[in-house]
Amino acid sequence: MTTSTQDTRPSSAPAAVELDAVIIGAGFSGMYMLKSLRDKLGMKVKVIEAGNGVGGTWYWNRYPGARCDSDSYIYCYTFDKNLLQEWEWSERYPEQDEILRYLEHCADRFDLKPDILFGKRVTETVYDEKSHRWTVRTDKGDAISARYVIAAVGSLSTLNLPDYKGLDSFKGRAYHTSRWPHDGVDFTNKRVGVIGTGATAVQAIPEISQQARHLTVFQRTPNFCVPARNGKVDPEVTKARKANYDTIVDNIRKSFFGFELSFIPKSVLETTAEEREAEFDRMWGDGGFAFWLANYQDMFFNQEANDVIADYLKRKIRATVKDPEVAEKLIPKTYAYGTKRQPLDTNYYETFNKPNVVLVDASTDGPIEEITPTGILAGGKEYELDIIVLATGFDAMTGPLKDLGIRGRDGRSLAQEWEDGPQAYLGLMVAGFPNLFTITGPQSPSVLSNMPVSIEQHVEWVTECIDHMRRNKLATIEAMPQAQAQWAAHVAEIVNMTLMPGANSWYMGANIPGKPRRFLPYLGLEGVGGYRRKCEEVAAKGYEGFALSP
Ligand code: N01
Repeated sequence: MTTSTQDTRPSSAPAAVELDAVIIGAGFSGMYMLKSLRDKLGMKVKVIEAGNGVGGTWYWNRYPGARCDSDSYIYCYTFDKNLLQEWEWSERYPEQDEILRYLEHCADRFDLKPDILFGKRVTETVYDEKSHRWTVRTDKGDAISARYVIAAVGSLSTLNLPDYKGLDSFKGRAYHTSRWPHDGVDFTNKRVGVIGTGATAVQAIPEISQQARHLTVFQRTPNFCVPARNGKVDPEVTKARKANYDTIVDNIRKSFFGFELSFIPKSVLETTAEEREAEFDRMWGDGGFAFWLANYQDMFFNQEANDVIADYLKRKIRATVKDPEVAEKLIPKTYAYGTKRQPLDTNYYETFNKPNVVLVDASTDGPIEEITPTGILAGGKEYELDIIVLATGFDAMTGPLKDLGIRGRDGRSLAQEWEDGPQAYLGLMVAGFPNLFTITGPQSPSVLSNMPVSIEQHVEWVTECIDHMRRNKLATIEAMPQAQAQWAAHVAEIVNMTLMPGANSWYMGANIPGKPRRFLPYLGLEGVGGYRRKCEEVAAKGYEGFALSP
């Protein structure tokens, strides 16, 4: 089983001992956080990064077909206008290596690497009440003391590796998609099994099927997929966007999900069949997230409305997949459309028409029972395999934070505090853990938005907050328990108005055995725009809901 990458680059900088701030993670968020604290506030800061390069999610997820699902012109930093003008994306949805090249370029452009400690994993993050400082320790023996810790660890970085009986006995090769070997995997002439049919698998399966001799897909829950419609962007469109970036950036910051998309302000139930079919065809033709995030406004709230919209997608699956039995297996039946993350596909359903591809569905063919030395046993039948690809996802949002060994006041462990589910005021700070910020943490919009938009908003809010602390000679800022509880109640109240809690999604923590069933991100009624305004208001009122001490 291969779950670690083959890194060759050496760690680049020695550990500092006394710092102003430690940032954990050098992805989109950690890199911008470093730039902000170091260059805007002049602080002494280091980033600790487990990988041997920058990029976070784009460093680790190198599986075939990996590319972003947000349009590239807005899946990037917007804080630097020159960068926005100068960088040229090759496609609507660039591949992983291009996004990584972009982040490498940003790291060099802003001279970030000298302040990043690569190849070190944080094992302990402990608060000392007397000095009001945190000590962060790594698996390489570093001990760094700092007043502020900013966890920029990403929402989807702790992998979910199912505890299959016999996994260690498998004689072939097994890979988790988010720990993919840097020199790739050769599927030529191989019998491959892919476990999982989430957004990752939907990208990987068509690619793997082109190389493998035979591909078996093990599906536990089918997904509703919508075409990505990737391709080159018309240079005239790119030119117009570049000329209009100020407006675009303003739009996405004020939008619901961080995209230039808004719901159709009407109930689908008030439309004629012809009218809605034309809208569905338009969104289907546009590709991308429009079908999910710019559909009729009652889609997420009303089961009947949702059924009308889902019916269109079911018809598309039946029209594409030639074998009606396979088509039925690929059609979701147990949850409302849109309540699990929308995968974008390129030839996903078409792949099941290929003679070398077989679908094994847990509910009709039987679930995976164990891994044998020669394959996978499911529903009493053994499927012989040379390579197993685990596209089984992540312990989302709370997993990466729990992994940091965080102990706050009175030695309280964050992992224990969150045993019944996370609570975090605005998704930014946790009561009992002073001066510890979580970028795109649980109970913030994070994964329900175009991530760079939410990342920039959090980084800028945290920078202003720390600036305020320093200018006013304040020692600590900490979420107040009551404000935190009210925020958690608000997060729950809003999501309970929607169909989202009905799905066994990773948004609900339902993919991890034993994880409490709680909605992890924040689905604000006014989206990321409304959430941004709320955070600004809190700051303007002297950090309402936070305790600040001298
Ligand atoms: O993970 P997933 P993912 N036995 O959890 C199945 C982002 N992303 O890596 O649905 C058998 O969605 C599981 O089944 P079920 C995006 O936000 C972004 O695909 O839980 N099967 C499911 O089919 C996305 O949502 C991009 O019943 C098991 C699959 O494995 C998030 O990452 C691209 C199992 C896991 O699907 C996670 O996506 C790709 C078990 N024990 C991903 N455990 C971009 O474009 C799990 N499964 C930026």
